[in-house]
Amino acid sequence: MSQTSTQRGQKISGFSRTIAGAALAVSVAMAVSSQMAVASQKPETQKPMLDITFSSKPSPPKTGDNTFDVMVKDASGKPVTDAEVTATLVMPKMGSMPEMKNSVALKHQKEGRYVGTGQVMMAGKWDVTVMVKRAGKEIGSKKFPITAQ
Ligand SMILES: [Cu+2]
Repeated sequence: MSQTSTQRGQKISGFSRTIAGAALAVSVAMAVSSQMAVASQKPETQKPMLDITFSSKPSPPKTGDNTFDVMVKDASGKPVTDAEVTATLVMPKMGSMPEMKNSVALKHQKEGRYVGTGQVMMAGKWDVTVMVKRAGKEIGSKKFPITAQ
């Protein structure tokens, strides 16, 4: 009898500890999300979220000239039509071969689609960084790893 009540007492205290832990986790999460909400109200410190996609023609790209195709949309899915978009291809230094870099300006076609032709200097792995600017100021960027043939 006394043992049973002790066990129950332990169970209850264990349970309430779990509740306390959960309550703490919730309050921490709320504190974090309220900080994020405050941050997102300050556009000068927060970059707007852009949806950037990248593709090439041919795909995968080949050594030589390729067409790069980028779509830029804002957080609500609306095409961004007034941006300056560049695709910068970087291949890191390989042994004695220095880093290779080539930046291609893409022209707006329509409905948030930016296209341009640029050289891939050699086969292998490159990082393509798509940079989106408006009035010279970065509003978003995204890195796309590619393997050229
Ligand atoms: Cu290389």
